Amino acid sequence: MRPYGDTTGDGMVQVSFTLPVSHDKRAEGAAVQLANKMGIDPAMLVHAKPMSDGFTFFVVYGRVNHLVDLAAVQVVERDYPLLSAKEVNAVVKRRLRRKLSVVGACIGTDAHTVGIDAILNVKGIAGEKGLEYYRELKVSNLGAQVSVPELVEAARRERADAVLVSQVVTQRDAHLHNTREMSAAFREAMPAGRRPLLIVGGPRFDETMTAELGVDRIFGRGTTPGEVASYLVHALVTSREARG
Ligand code: B12
Repeated sequence: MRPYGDTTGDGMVQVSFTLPVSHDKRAEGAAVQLANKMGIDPAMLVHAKPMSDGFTFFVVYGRVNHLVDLAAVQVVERDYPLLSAKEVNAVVKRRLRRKLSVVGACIGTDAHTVGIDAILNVKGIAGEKGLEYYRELKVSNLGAQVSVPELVEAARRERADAVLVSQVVTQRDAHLHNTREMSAAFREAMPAGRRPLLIVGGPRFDETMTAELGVDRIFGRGTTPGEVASYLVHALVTSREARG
């Protein structure tokens, strides 16, 4: 298939970007040239605005000839049942017979706590309550800018079944470096069978990168607390039982 702009299959897309150049006719020409090199042809400059000294923001609209093959798209689909809070509590109580301990944090210099709070805090997100609301889950939310050693220590202290880390800032791939550092530290500090489940989340992660980052699961944009709670039950209780 092709992108849709004005008519089916016309291949029209819109992109925006900033160039490190002051706004003038030449800058606008540079934006069109970049769009052409990106495969947008013809490219129409629809917006150009000076951002600050020596920077201009552009919006370009135009046609691409590339086709998307839906059959070749690879994504991580939810491979566990979505449970209600009541069902999660019942499975944990009946089968684990103790509270399931969760430790969460934003690590490194990242101070974007809204995402992890949406998953963990009672107030949750979009009318859905967070994991603190679940009676059989014990949640310890360490907040922002937690160092990896502090996180490992807290996981030990809380006997964490799962560690939930949020990374929102992606400048210089900080989210990838921090996640690798975190998973390596847990592997070093704890033997395989004792290591908590390692989960990272944030809007710009590629959910297929679990093996590369050394984590058990990655959650992206729009994650709901219910999805995370259901995954915890699946990974820590039901699938472990099934394996014996
Ligand atoms: C609010 C905000 C702030 C607030 C944060 C307040 C707080 N307590 O969190 C403040 C003002 C402090 C801030 C500061 C900065 N910010 Co800011 N911020 C934002 C903003 C506007 C919204 C982020 C947000 O709250 N989203 C809502 C939540 C609910 O969504 P979410 O994080 O994606 O979370 C969901 C999922 O991703 C997932 N999820 C997230 N984490 C986890 C974890 C787990 C375990 C799981 C399961 C799921 C999960 O579930 C959540 C619910 O669905 C974004 C832009 C945007 N519109 O996204 C910029 C943005 C993230 N910030 C940005 C930047 C650059 C900064 C600063 C560096 C700015 C500066 N120069 O000082 C500083 C950095 C501070 C720091 N040390 O981290 C950039 C990041 C760019 C990049 N490439 O990384 C963004 C994208 C803005 C931009 N376009 O430039 N910011």
